[in-house]
Formats: sequence, structure tokens, C-alpha cells
Amino acid sequence: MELKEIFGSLPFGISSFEAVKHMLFECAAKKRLPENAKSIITVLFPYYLGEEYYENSNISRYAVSADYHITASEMLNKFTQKLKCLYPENSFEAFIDNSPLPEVFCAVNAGLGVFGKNRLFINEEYGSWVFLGEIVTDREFDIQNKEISLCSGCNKCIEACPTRALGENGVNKDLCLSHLSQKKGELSEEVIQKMAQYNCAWGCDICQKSCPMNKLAKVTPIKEFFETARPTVKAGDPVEGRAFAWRGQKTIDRNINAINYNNP
Ligand code: B12
Ligand code: SF4
Ligand code: SF4
Repeated sequence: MELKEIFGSLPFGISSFEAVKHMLFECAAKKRLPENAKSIITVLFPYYLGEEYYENSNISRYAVSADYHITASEMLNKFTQKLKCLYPENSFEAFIDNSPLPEVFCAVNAGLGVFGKNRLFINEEYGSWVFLGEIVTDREFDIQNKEISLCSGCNKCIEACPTRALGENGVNKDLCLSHLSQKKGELSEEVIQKMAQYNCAWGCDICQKSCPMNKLAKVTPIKEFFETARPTVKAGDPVEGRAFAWRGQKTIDRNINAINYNNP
């Protein structure tokens, strides 16, 4: 069996663990890294559904389909099982988002696309509308770490950011609407106004929507993302299985009520 058969239509690439060894995040998942890790297989999970799905949406695109922490993790775990059968002498561990790996860097280093000024990974076919997952292994695959490629640098994302959170040095988390919409506690009037203006109760897509590299993005080949799509959320809708479930009912309801109050 070839690696391609394992991942089907999903793009994947391999980079060395050595390249990120000094960049690991401290998190609970770090202890799952295989001892003597050698290679990282990064897998892309495209999630763009087509503009028609987002016409009346009041949440960020990444949260429209069922929670990727569950759906993409399940796919990644199946790939990991197949790899374990193929190479029983090696260890394989899957990570997604809650990962000690700098995922954007891994995807760029594996040659899957470019590093955008919006600090996101951008693939030629699917744009930045992709989740990133990794399988780390002590198996030494034939690795050629790729040259780090950057986007065109047109600055459209920086100009479009409504809170000036984005700059040459990265994202200022304290100004980023994506972060602020996920924070507990009271929202400032200024943040509520911005969320209402862009009708987005969870996350923020503005720096991605403004990016020319996303203009011709292909829709996802993952059927489950279409089948589970729910682009609009009402206060009180159950949060189970949604990307905002980890934060609980109160936070998403707070955001929806704030937006509705300002956009009656
Ligand atoms: C914490 C976090 C956030 C925080 C902070 C983000 C930040 N950049 O500071 C908040 C809540 C704001 C956030 C928001 C979003 N996030 Co986020 N986030 C993460 C998480 C869990 C860790 C990243 C981190 O800690 N960054 C903090 C510092 C170090 O960030 P930084 O200085 O920008 O550096 C990062 C990259 O820019 C890159 N990098 C830095 N320097 C260089 C230099 C080169 C040459 C290269 C190639 C890379 C590189 O590596 C660093 C680590 O990721 C990752 C998952 C992961 N484990 O990597 C997902 C992740 C980056 N997020 C993701 C997504 C989808 C988003 C949102 C688009 C969600 C939304 N629609 O609201 C927004 C986009 C905001 C933005 N423009 O970045 C995806 C990105 C997919 C992609 N195509 O790139 C990831 C990979 C999760 C996943 N598994 O899919 N996020
Ligand atoms: S996610 Fe929104 S607020 Fe955050 S950097 Fe991008 S455009 Fe700015
Ligand atoms: S908008 Fe321009 S500068 Fe920003 S990520 Fe896209 S190509 Fe790069």
C-alpha cells in the first residue's frame, strides 16, 4: 500500500521533526510525541463549501460544519491505524489544533503551500480554508524539507483587518476578533459593534476573505462537511458537536444576543 492510498484525495506532505524541535508548544498533548520522533506527515482538511452556504451565515466559516476537532480527528485516527498496520515496527501519533506542533510552519515546511501575511497557511488549490492535522512518527521517511515560501505580500489582509490586529510582526491576539469572540466575560462596546457590523458571532474571516489567493478556492472533497453544515446559529441552539462547544453555551449565546441587539 502506498501512502497516497491511505490519505485518498486529501493533500499531505512530509517534513522533518528536527526542523520544529525547538518550536514546540507546551501543552498536555506534548507527552504523546513518539520518542525519537523523525518525521511529520501534515494532512490538509479543506472546509470551504462554496459562497452560497455563507450568504446568511452569522459564524466564521470554520465553525459552519460539525466540529473539526471531532470529524478531522476521526479521519486522522483512521489514517494512523492504517500506517500502524503498514509499518508495525514504528510509532504513529495524531495531532490536530491541540497540538504541540506549530502547524502552520509544518504545512509550509512540508511543501504544501505558502505562509501568508495573515499568519495562516495557504494552499494553491484550497486557499487558507483548510484545517491542519499531523501524524508524528519515529519512522524515517525520505524527507526533503522545502524552501519556506511566502505569499505575494499584497497587504490586503492587513488593510482589511477591522481592528488593526494584523501587522508585519503577526497577530495581536488582544485585538483579534477571533480571539475576543472566544473569550469569556464581558465584551467591550467596540468589539460588539465590530461583530455586529460583520454579522459574525464566532471567529473572524475578514483577513481570509480579503486574500486574493482565496478567490478561486475549490470546495472541500469531504462530504461530511457538507452534510453537517449549519451556517446560522440562534441563541439557545445546542452547542454539542459544534466548533464552539469547548467554550460552552453561555459564550456563543452572549455573542448572538449582542449582535441581534445591535442589528435588530
Ligand atoms: C492559538 C491559536 C490561535 C489564536 C492566536 C493566533 C496567533 N497567530 O497568535 C487565535 C484565537 C487568535 C487564533 C485565530 C485563528 N485561528 Co488559530 N490557532 C491557534 C493555534 C492553536 C496555535 C498557534 C499559536 O500559538 N500561535 C501563536 C504564535 C506563536 O503565533 P505566530 O507568531 O503567528 O506564529 C505562528 C505561525 O504564524 C507560524 N509562524 C511564525 N513565524 C513563522 C515564520 C515562517 C517562515 C513560517 C512558515 C511560519 C511561521 O508558526 C507559529 C505557530 O503556528 C493553532 C494550532 C497550532 N497548534 O499551531 C491554530 C491555527 C493556526 N488556527 C487556525 C485558524 C483556522 C484560525 C482562524 C482562521 C479561525 C477564525 N476563522 O476565526 C483565526 C485566524 C487569525 C489569524 N489571522 O491568525 C488554523 C489555521 C489553518 C491555516 N490555514 O493556516 C490552525 C492551524 C488550527 C488548525 N489545526 O487548523 N488562533
Ligand atoms: S481574524 Fe479578523 S481581527 Fe483577527 S487578524 Fe484576521 S481580520 Fe484581524
Ligand atoms: S492578502 Fe495578500 S498579503 Fe495577505 S495573505 Fe493574502 S496574498 Fe498574503
